[in-house]
Amino acid sequence: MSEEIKKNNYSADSIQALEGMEHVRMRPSMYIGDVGVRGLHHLVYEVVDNSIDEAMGGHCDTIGVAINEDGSVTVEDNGRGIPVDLHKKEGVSALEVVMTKIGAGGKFDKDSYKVSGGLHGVGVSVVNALSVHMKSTVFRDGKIYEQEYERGKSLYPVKQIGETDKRGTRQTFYPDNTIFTQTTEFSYDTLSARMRELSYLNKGITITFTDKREVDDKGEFKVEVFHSDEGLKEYIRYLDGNREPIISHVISMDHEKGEIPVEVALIYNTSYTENIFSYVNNINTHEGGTHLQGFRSGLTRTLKKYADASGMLDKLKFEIAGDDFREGLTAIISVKVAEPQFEGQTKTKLGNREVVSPVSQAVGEMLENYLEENPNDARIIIQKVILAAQARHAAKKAREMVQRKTVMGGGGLPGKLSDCSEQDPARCEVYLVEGDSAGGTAKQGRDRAFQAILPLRGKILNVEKAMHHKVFENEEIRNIFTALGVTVGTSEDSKALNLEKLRYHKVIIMCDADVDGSHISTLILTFFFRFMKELIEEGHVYIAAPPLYLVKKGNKKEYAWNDVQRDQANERMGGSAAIQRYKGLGEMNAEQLWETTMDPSFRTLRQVNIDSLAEADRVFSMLMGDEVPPRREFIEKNAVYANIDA
Ligand code: 0RA
Repeated sequence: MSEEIKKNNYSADSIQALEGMEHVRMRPSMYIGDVGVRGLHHLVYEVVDNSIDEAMGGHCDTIGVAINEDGSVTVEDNGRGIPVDLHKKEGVSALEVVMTKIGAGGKFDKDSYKVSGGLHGVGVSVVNALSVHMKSTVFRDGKIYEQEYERGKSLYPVKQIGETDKRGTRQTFYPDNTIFTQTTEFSYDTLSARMRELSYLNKGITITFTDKREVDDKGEFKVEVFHSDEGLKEYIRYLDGNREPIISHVISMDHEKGEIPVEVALIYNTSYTENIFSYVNNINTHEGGTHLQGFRSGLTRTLKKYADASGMLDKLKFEIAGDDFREGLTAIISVKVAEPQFEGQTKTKLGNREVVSPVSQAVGEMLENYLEENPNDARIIIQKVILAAQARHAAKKAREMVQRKTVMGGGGLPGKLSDCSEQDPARCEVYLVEGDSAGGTAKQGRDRAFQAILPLRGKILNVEKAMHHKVFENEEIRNIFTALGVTVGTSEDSKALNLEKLRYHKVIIMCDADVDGSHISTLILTFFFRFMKELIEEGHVYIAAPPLYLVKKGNKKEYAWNDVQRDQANERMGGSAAIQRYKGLGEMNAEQLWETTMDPSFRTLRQVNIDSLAEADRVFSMLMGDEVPPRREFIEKNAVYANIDA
């Protein structure tokens, strides 16, 4: 639409606005990624982002987020309040423009530091368009203003409904169940994890998160208050709470570098895993990018220089690689970029070249200072790096051995694998089954056309505590790699998993429905999370759900997955049914296993997905780390699934 028409004919313009909103409703995935669970939660993030922006501009310090009794969500801040005065060009209030016009979000305020990007920052109007009902309340200049909308259309012009001495903006919305057909139910764990993350990423802000859908024994709502004064430094302590640090402080910095705000915090622990989380404008950049590149180069350059100067490397027979500097490292990088370019498959890879050098320099300076001031810690870090280099050499040999064996073993499939006959991976699934005996039952019960069985021996290696070469030397783990047909990249820059040759698009973990079974599932999941993260991210990993009970009377039988189902089944049979509790998969015969757990037309599979990599990392380090007492209880409660959202 030309400028001229815009100026003279706002009704034409509002038609365009309407078309914009219609477009959002017609193609919601273009704006929020998908219309599943993830997209649904994205609505909340979008609204909260606006309040975070207001806070980052220094105009507010408190944000309240609530899931209401009726399932709607309210976000409230104590900022300046969205302006309600007439927007001259549009002929309606500024609030209405923000709420009903695509792409209007925040643009009319040049002072505010608007940094949202990626899928975020599409504007609150998108949330409005995808809500059956939305209500905006603005507290501003001593007055309360209100406007309501249905599916993005305003129901009346902004009206004043009272007076107040409060300041701020309150938004309440009801997601449209004709758009979010899968579910409109918000997950407490998902939102809570994101609010926690946001409070660490934006220090000083208080975020109160309330779930009003249920009350506890005392008649109170579930409430969490997130507030961090130290930001990333505290985030590191939270993430590494279950690991043992090897240096005395979290190393951190927070300053503007070449006009790019850079925050970094890191620590070294006794583990062998590298854990780097990177953010751009509060968005987790799963695929990394230029800020991560800057971080790595700054870290490697500075530690290498220090190590060389210290003489500690003199007797070393081989070169140290970049990886070696990152074993046992937990780090968070958070940058704010005015016009972020997001690339990659999931649009979570930062592309802006100008970010590399400021981050690299900032990290270099931070580390140099720390090493100088803490020579003891410096020595500990370099020693760890040397050990990592030695282990890497051993691991490389072990990996080569896996590859050699693969080549020599005629196709290289593990002997224990009972493969399926179908060749198209998209139609194939593999069951990883706990124990040889259950493996045997599964083998008899399966549909051999498309279902393969790989029995695993008891407890597989805890990769969280094992050195990498031990992982690659482990027979069960090698079997998983070869059965799945995936390989790990060995180059410095790409340790990415090669999923092109993945032989099964469904990888199903099937363990006993008891504590030991959960523990084994968790061990396998930990392995996938640390070594085949892409497999989880691409949605290939599932958990089978075997029943807990068989309820039987005469020729009637029913299975039950919990006590309630068991009692109901018993009642249906007149109350005197025989109840068998399955203590493990082994107690089921092949037919029972098929009809309850493996038959695609009946079984329920829980797909494993990761909302928050950082939270998943913390959970796995807790479950698999050294602290034993909290672990068992946690597994029993099955909270790992709540957090991983299986
Ligand atoms: C632009 C200008 C002004 C306020 C805001 C944006 C604003 C937007 C949101 C979104 C959620 N909460 C918000 N709070 C404020 C006002 C500028 C002024 O008063 O001078």
